[in-house]
Amino acid sequence: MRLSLCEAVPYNGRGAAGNRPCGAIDRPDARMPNTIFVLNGPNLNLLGTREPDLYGRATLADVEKLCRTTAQRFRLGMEFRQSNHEGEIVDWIHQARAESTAGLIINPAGYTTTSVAILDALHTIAAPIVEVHITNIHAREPFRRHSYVSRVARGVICGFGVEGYALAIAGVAAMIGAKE
Ligand code: CA2
Repeated sequence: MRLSLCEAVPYNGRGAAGNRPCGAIDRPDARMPNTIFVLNGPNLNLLGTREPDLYGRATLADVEKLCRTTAQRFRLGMEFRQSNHEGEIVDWIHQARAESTAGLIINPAGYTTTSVAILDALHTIAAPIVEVHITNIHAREPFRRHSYVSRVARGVICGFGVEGYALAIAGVAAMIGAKE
């Protein structure tokens, strides 16, 4: 059986110009990556319940809704998760190695500055990675400025409050050529 380019070359989600099989932008296709992972690190389950001056009043459930609505605008599905355990986040990153993954958005929270394990796992992801922080980590204590995750992130968004998650999804959509 003869394979056309679009059958032989799975879309890699990076949206490289001139290397996009099948006119993926114009014709949504079941074979296109269509799922965005949004991963949240430790203590973000407390969002909206403490320190509202710093992190705002939106709860993590509100953030999930915002992400879901935003992903739907681009006809993308979403896996939204939070964990207080480093190994669980590493396992989820491994799940995101699936060909169906269009992008991975991560707020590593306290693991931002410490986790080589999360960095190593992210290194195995082909889809674009965007790092999100609710606060402007550069305007806070100096120890918050160093991020292991930034080494593999295609983009970093910080200081826009929870709206940063929606910006990150729109950013991933632009990177992979998904249109509203
Ligand atoms: O600004 C961000 O999104 C952070 O990733 C949040 C982390 C912090 O360690 C990073 O430096 C910046 C802290 C997440 C803790 O979340 C809470 C939310 C509400 C109440 C208490 C903690």
